[in-house]
Amino acid sequence: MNTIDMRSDTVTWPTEAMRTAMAQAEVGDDVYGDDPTINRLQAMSTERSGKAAALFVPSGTMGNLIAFLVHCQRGDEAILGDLAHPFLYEGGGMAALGGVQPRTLPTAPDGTLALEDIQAAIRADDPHYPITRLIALENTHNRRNGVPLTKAYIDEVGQLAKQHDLKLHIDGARIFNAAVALGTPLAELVAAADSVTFCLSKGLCAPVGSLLCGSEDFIARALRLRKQLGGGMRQAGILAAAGIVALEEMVERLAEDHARAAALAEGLAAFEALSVPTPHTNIVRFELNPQAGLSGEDLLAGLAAEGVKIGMGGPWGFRAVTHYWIDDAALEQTLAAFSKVLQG
Ligand code: TLP
Repeated sequence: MNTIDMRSDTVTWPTEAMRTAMAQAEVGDDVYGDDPTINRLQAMSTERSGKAAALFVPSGTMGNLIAFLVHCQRGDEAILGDLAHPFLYEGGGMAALGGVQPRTLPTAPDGTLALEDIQAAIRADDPHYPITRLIALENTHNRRNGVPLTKAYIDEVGQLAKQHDLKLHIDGARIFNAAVALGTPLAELVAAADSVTFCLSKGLCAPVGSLLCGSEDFIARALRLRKQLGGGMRQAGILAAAGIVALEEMVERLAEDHARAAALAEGLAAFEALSVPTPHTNIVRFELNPQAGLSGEDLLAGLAAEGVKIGMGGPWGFRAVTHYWIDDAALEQTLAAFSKVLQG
């Protein structure tokens, strides 16, 4: 990368191995189910997730939207956190396209929703109310500093969902970061969920694509919705080929990104102007002290002038995300840039 880009792990380029695999991919028309590379990626995802079936979709947003639309009918209610990606950053798709009403609950600093809050939010059978149909969790939790949700917690929510005949969906855009950080295999981590999406195009470096996993019946319905939404692609094995490399080669190494995130946070915490909570995976969120003598925009512009890009949310809040293309030298350069901008 020409600049050090830590705005997100979505900025990652495909690796050389991915580019080679893409160039050589065997392809077919996936709308006919004829693309052998897509079929292989879906089979691998089925195995990894422990679900009966999987579907390749163009984005995490589409994967989540399809899950909401399969699980819920118009007017139904979905329980999710007030900081959940599908609530904050997916264009209100569940409401706009599915007529699904989001019922948001406070998100704890550890990314969880309190079980009592979920229990209390489940609607009684009364024609005044919408029908509660779904609980959605996010793992790792983007807005909560990349914190992973444990299997124990997910199992508890799953149990509650079952007791009330609700479905459980996991937005697992970065679930492999969670699996690696917790040392829990994906299938175990999501065993209690009815559906899960995971992204290939974040820390795993594939250029495009996510997988939606669930039961055979769920995926059959998801396939119809993917077509309705225009997400049926043709020779998309070119993309899936990179996804296969992502699953085979890029998962275990996420631990390196987590270690670099910890090192970055430690380096940043040395600056008095910054408050830096300890990161859990590859997302480092921190705040600029309003008394520091420069604005958030000043910090962003100063860093950009030094070739470092990070994300900003709110006047004083920032996010830096480590990934495959951020090596130790890039970290050093980043800390030197902060030093120059904050200390002159
Ligand atoms: N998140 C993006 C932005 O949209 C904020 C990022 O840079 O982190 N779930 C979660 C938890 C996500 O973080 C994202 C992307 C998605 C879903 C959506 O994935 P895509 O971008 O593939 O639609």
